Amino acid sequence: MSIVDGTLHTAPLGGPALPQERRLVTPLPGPRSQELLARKAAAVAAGVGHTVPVAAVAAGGGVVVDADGNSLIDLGAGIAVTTVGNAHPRVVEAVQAQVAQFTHTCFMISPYESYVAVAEALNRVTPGDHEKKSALFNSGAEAVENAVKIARKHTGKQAVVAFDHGYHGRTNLTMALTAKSMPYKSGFGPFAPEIYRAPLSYPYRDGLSGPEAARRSISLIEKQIGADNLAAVIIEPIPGEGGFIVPAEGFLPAIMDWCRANDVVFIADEVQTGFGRTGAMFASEHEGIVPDLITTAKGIAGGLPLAAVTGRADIMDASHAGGLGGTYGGNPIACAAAVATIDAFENDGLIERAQEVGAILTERLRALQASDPRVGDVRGRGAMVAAEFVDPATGEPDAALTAKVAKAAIAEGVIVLTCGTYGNVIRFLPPLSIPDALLREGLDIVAEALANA
Ligand code: PLZ
Repeated sequence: MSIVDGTLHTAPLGGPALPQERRLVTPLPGPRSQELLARKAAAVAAGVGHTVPVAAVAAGGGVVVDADGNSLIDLGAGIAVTTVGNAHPRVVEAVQAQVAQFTHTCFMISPYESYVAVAEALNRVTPGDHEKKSALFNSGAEAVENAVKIARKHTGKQAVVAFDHGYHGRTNLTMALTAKSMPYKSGFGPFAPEIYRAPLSYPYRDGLSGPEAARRSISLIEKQIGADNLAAVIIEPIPGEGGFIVPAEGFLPAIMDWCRANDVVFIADEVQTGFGRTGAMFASEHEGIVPDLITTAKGIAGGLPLAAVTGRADIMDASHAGGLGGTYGGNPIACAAAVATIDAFENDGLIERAQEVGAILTERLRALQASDPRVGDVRGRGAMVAAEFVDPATGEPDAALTAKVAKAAIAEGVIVLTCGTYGNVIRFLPPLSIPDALLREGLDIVAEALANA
């Protein structure tokens, strides 16, 4: 059984397989979608935006189907969540069985097996063969919050360093850790104290080698904060919302080594990069780094809300009993989905599939870059690839062009997401269950949208 041979392209609740095609039967949004969007505008807070103006009714393989019968090519996977595919049969089966058994006891009240199984699996599949432990939460932001809590308790120190272009969530502490003001932080302060920001390695824009960029960051950390005050450094191995910036080789290992030498907890935020996305189980593996703590969410449970902190047992055990938790953290249905999802990663050849998808993405986008100087940079790893759009005359970010291309691609039935501090990046993170032909068609439409822009 393979996720791309058609056998796993099921609709939610085991319905008929969804035709793997782009199909527009109305302009977007069609009448039914318009109706839902009008209700949304009236009933849902304005702060909760949306990128694609359709009412989704089914998704699977490489498509999202809307209420009007349009079938859109999915190059976003719900922001890197449905990596195994939407409504993956293993996940559907596990969830259905669990929901009929029991929906909630609260793990802090009466523990259950699936939570422990997820922790065991995470301890096994995350980088490093040292003794590890895990704790489960509901969202990426909550995992990040808890990683910082744990690091502070372990070190007895308070300061935390995050990086330029970093994104870590929308809660108060994680807003403070996040770099970009608009739309994530603007007007929502005051922010949590003792958060500091260091420069990231951004090869396309700073031209520094990894070790040079690391020296710049470490010098700032030593001068402005001091290791004696620093509990943790948190970094995305490839910043997601920040623009899929792959740091120059050697940057991440140098930062990690400095943390090790200075009793600073090194936290890799792999919420977006984790679970096969980059063509390895975790992006840390590409540079052989072994984080002290690693935060995960998104791809962990095939679409169910779950997140985790995993790391060195001595650090993870720093908290007193009752210091970590939450009513829903490690909900049994989400845990059942995670067990099924991790099973799929380990047994369905998904890491190799991410590399294949990545090769198709990179080849097509590099060809586009060669023929169009507005594509300044193409970068990423595995099935996490982005194109940065610039004004060819000045090299300045071109956010207007980027928005225009994304909007035109979406109007033609291809779901693409933008990102980047300067809003000038289109990112591609398709579900790995997308058929090759559909992926190529989606990229052709993006190329066409660029040519017309
Ligand atoms: N850390 C690295 O990518 C979530 C959020 C998009 P939650 N990224 C997508 C948006 O506009 O809200 C993310 C991430 C990294 C943490 C998070 C936060 O994860 O599950 O959204 O809380």
